[in-house]
Amino acid sequence: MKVIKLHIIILLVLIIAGCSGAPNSNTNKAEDGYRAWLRYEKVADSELLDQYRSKLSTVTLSGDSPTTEVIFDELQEALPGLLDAEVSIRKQGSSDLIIGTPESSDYIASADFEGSLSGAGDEGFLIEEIEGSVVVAANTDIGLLYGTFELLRKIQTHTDLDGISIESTPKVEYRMLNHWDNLGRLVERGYAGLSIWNWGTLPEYNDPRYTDYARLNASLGLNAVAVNNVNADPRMITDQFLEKLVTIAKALRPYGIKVFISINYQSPITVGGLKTADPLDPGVREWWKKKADEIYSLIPDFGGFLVKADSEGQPGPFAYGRDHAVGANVLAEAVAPHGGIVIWRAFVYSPEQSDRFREAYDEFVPLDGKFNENVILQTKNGPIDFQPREPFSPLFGAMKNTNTMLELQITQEYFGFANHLAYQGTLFEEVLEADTYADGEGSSVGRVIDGEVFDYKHTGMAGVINIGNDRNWTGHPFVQSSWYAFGRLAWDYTLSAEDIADEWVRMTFTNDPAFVDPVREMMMDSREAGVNYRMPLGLTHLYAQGHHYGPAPWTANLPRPDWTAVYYHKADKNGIGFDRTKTGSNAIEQYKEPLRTMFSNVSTTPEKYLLWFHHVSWGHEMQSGRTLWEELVFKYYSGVEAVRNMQKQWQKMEGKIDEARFEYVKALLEIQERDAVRWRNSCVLYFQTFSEKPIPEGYEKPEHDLQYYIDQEQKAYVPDPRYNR
Ligand code: GCW
Repeated sequence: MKVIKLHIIILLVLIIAGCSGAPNSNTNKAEDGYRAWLRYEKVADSELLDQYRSKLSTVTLSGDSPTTEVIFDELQEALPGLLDAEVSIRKQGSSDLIIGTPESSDYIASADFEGSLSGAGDEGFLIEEIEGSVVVAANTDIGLLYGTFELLRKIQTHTDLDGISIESTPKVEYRMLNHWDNLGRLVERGYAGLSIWNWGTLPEYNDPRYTDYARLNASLGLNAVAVNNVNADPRMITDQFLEKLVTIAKALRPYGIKVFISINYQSPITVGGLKTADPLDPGVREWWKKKADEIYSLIPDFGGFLVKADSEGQPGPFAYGRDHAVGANVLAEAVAPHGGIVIWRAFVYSPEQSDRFREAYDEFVPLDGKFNENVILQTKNGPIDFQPREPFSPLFGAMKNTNTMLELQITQEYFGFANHLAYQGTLFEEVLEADTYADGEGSSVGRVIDGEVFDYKHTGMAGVINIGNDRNWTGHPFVQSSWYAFGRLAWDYTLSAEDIADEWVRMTFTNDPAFVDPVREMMMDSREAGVNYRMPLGLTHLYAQGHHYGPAPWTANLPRPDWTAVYYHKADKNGIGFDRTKTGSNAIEQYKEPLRTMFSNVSTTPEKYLLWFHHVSWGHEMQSGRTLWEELVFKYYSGVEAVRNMQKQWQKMEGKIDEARFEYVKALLEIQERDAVRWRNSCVLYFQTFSEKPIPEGYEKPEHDLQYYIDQEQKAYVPDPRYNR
């Protein structure tokens, strides 16, 4: 009896020891996607594991700030899991891994680096192996945080650390997420639950989710967040909400993240009780100044204001006969004494114009040089609106004297919400690489927005983020990859979308090449698939009005023509496409040479942009030798085929990762296939009414007639009603 009892006690002690923060505790956590790419599972490669254990088991982390505290927490969370070993972290002495600034560590101050800290600025870092120690060095603790995350990424992606030597600095100043979160917690175009910001329990409750959100962002180098929708609720700048914002700012601060708010231009009236919001009215100017002072007294490192003005019904300076520059500058003056900035959106279009493509350029180029130097013009990647493919907005390269930043959309408003797999790293890369020719060849959008081409005072990149309170943050597990890619490219736009996808798969799932290679390939093909089954060859905006989920190329009669699909595709008996050459809206004149000449000619326009710029006859011969009609059909069908291939590939991944995520993605791919077929059939049958040509032999015939698909617009279930404003 006694012997048995003793055994039980020993067993219990072992079990308790095994659970209490012992090295491998991570493996017990459910794979629900919450940890995203910061999973810190044990390194599976035994040789590398030995190397990591020998190089990283003791850590010296110098410094004493809230940021070094969070570095400590991260290492404590990460290394025992990755190494499956005890790791000791201390403040002084020599170790395998040394982390510090010249100020906090004598060792760093006198170390003999290959690279140099002088170019690292406030956020950059060095990682080097010096005399057998891995060293992470930076000028600031935030730089150390970024360096630490980079080192962890190297371990997570199984990189050999022998002789490691990395020197890294961010290419743009503001690396920012824009939340389109309403104060009632619905998220405009958000498909992953309610807003992360629980205004009801703020300011008292600092939800640990805010910290995990900050960790994920900081791991990518993101450093700014606009917390609320650009269709802004004026209450955001009332005392009540500012007080709540203080808690959020406090949670994000150690991670180097500044908060911004979107403001409503009428606030001086709605919140301030003034009679006008005219930016030239002295009372209004005074009001904004006082408001800015108040915000900075609560949040000294507040980033500034993000503004959507005179666009889609949002108020702005036009009501007072003032232009965008005058409108922006009054806000800029108010935040300038505090080092704040104003991000003014270039997303404007009015129903009167004959071509929405032209509008932002026509509106803003005449104002170049009139904005204060702490204003940044935030421009969407394309001239219309985050479509599956757009040529780059000609505003990039046209604003020599106005800081201009790039706005991308991570949330999949036009890519099947959180139901479809559409890795957008490739889309982001496409625009960043596009050559504007603003200062001769090689003036890529990336080089424009990082201030190399025109020497901007402030630079940045913003991503409209999808996250919500869904356990896995983004709904579809693969939307995380676009968040990840956005962050990585915001840090360094020269990284490749493919390398980024590779990293993400390794960190999020496994380093097993039998999984990594095919899944990375699926991701790389996924955006093109989404273009092809929706709107190939330069078609655009064929969506059902409002929700933007399903197809409705037939949409014709709406109060605003530029919200209909026929406005964009202009299909008729002769052909299809929007003539933006001299015979049409001449929007191509907004591009620099040689692009203008290239886009003005059907034969030199890249086919992926063809119908963006030309109305082309159905019989036009394409590069493939097919007619335009046949090519269009071919593209629609290949889009569906690509989704079916993704399904086949994914099926082969069974057993290589956890069942929960495998099954979820599998089901989502089934939905995507169903939707892709509906898109294809709707568009092919509809355009056939103009081309009057048959679907060529060899393709599966649409299951139903066109009317059936038109009826689907009303009947088909739209996945999430929260697209609503
Ligand atoms: O794409 C459109 C969206 C709107 C959005 C707008 C914008 C925030 O459909 O929901 O409003 O763009 O970018 O302002």
